[in-house]
This record gives sequence, C-alpha cells and structure tokens, in this order.
Amino acid sequence: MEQTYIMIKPDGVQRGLIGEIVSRIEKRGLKVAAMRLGVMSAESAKEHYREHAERPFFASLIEYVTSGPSVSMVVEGKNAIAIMRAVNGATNPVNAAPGTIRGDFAIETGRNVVHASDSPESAKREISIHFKGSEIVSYSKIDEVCLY
Ligand code: RTP
Ligand code: MG
Repeated sequence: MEQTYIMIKPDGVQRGLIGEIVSRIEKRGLKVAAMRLGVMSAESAKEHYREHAERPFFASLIEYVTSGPSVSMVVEGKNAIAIMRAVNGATNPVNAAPGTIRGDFAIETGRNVVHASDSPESAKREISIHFKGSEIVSYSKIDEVCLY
C-alpha cells in the first residue's frame, strides 16, 4: 500500500474543482487519508518545490501556489503514486490526454490545477512537509468492512 501527496492548487480551488477532483480520486478506488484547505506558506512551498529552486520559473511557481487557498491531501492505495500521476496527466496541459484532470480542466503549465508526488522518495518527503503523522488517518472504507 502506497501513500502520495496531492495538492489541488489555488487555481483548482478558485474554479470550484475541489469536489470534481476528490470525486475522481475516490472513484478510481483510492482513499483520502488526510485533507486540509489553507494558504500554503512560502516556506513550505519553497521546501516542497526545492528541486526547482534554480529554474527560471521558481519565483512565479512559489507565487502561484501561495496565491490563495489550496487543498492538501494524503491519498493512499495500491500503486497510488503512479496512478495519481496518470490521473493528473502531463505537466503541460497541451500534452495531457482528455480524461485526465489537466487534460480536461487546464490549458497552461503555469496553471495546471493539481500536483502529485513523482516517486516514493518524493511522496515521503512531501507528506512530511505538509502533514504531522497524527493528521494522517487510518480507516476502512465500507467495502473493506465485513458487517455480517
Ligand atoms: P507538480 O510537481 O506540480 O505535480 O508538476 P509536475 O511534477 O508534473 O511538473 P514539475 O516538473 O515538477 O513542475 C512543477 C510545477 O512547476 C510549474 N512549471 N512551470 N513555466 C514552466 O516552464 C514550468 N515548468 C513547470 C508547473 O506548475 C508544474 O506543475
Ligand atoms: Mg513535480
């Protein structure tokens, strides 16, 4: 079982896509194990995207993800990391297939609606930036519980 860090970026929240995106995650069969809405601090954003610190778009990326409320989630399930990368679609929405979140809701890289961790190492690192262990909840969904 894997866990991955998902963010609905400020443009996704601004456009009223929280429910749509969470619904896609749930319908795919993955489980939301933690969730919070709030404005990400510049400190957290810089740490989150530190691999891009030397890139020319770094300052505008930090400005973008801290520009308003975003939704942070821990999503878990079998192959959750790779599945959520596929659910989100290509970084540049021009290349994102229809049926993916970016392919259905975005038109430019600088406003691409969602983030998902790209590897087990990134997932572990990103989850620890945005959540305390006590905020990540373990529970069974109804189809995992034997009632009778
Ligand atoms: P993310 O980390 O947000 O899930 O996106 P990603 O893995 O698909 O893409 P990554 O290469 O990690 O880029 C991180 C975010 O930086 C912005 N970006 N802008 N102007 C540009 O050329 C450019 N390149 C990347 C995007 O918001 C991208 O999602
Ligand atoms: Mg990335």
